[in-house]
Amino acid sequence: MAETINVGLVGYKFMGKAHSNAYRQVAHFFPDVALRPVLHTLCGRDRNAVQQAANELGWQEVETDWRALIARDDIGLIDISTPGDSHAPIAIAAAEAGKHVFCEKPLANTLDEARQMRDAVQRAGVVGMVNFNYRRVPAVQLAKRLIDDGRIGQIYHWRAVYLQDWIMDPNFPLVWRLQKDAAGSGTLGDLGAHIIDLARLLLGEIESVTGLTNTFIKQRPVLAETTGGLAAAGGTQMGEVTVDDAALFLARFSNGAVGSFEATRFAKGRANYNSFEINGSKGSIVFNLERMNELQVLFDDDAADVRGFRTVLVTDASHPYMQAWWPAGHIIGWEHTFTHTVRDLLNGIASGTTPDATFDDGLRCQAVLDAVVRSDSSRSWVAPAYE
Ligand code: SOE
Repeated sequence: MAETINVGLVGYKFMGKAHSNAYRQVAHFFPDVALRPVLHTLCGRDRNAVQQAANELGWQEVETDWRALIARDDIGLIDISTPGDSHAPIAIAAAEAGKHVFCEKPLANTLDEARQMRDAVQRAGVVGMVNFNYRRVPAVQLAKRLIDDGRIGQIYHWRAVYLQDWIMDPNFPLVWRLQKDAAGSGTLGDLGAHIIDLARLLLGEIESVTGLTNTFIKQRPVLAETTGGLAAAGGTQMGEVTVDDAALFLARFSNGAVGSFEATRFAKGRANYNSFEINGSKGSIVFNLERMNELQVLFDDDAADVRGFRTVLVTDASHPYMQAWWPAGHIIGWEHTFTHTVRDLLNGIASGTTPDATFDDGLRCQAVLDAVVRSDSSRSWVAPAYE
């Protein structure tokens, strides 16, 4: 039986729920995982709400102050599933306390914070991993293998969109994701970060960008903080939206490819449409998260009479992670990408190696986000400040 590691999770809403599920599932489906996670302590500011979440999600204890959580010597891994403004203080304190750190994306709200976080985990010699979970979709892993094996030749184009539509109602309230102080940015950092990370995974570094951001709805109803959540403030008090609703940018890659990126929460009818297309000299690849078990491929060396896009169902046991689940064709879902990520995190901690996406990956993604914002204001091409 593998050794265990006690996890302290800060945040218990959407991402906290997805992370809790991954910790619960990982050792059942990957029995060879080198460390078995114990859902030890769940941390949140509101004691009643976090206790209820702990009961529902299977956590043993609760804390209401992340500093107290980090001070405990019975916690080995700190998982940060909070809004972006708390990523840096929690991660830096955790690393300095010798805890491994698993942080939701994007790594930080600013490039400077991301650099401090990366330096902190490197100084402490602890594992620091960012939850860019789409790296561990088997179909994305197949895309990477096809590219790395040269199956589509020289890469010319990267074309990616990440489209949602959950805030198009003007009455949707001013939640934290719509406030720059809390979230750092809007769709750019929330959704754009994912397609930037996938671009870096599949094509390599981005040399320069030129972009724009836009906020379609500039004022929204303010919510009053209530115990355990938010409720509409009395009357129609309105507040300023201080982040982007949409972000579009072009990129030049170091490998000579060119790229287009679009992230928005105003694509009516698109629920979670994260899709990329890669065109090479010998073929093309298309991925769509809403059909995440499939990869569309086209190879020049197919016989002419059958040459065209074909759909590969990426569920055979030969594909990464798939041997843990079900027989071919019994498809997996969004939540499985978190279990894959946690499995590699735990194996990394056990072996003393940091799996990708490392905090340096997170920093490089943040540098691209920062460059898009600077490009938007300067209306010029900008090189990410990686150093
Ligand atoms: C909301 O936009 C969100 O939950 C993102 O924050 C996640 O990173 C993405 O995977 C799904 O959509």
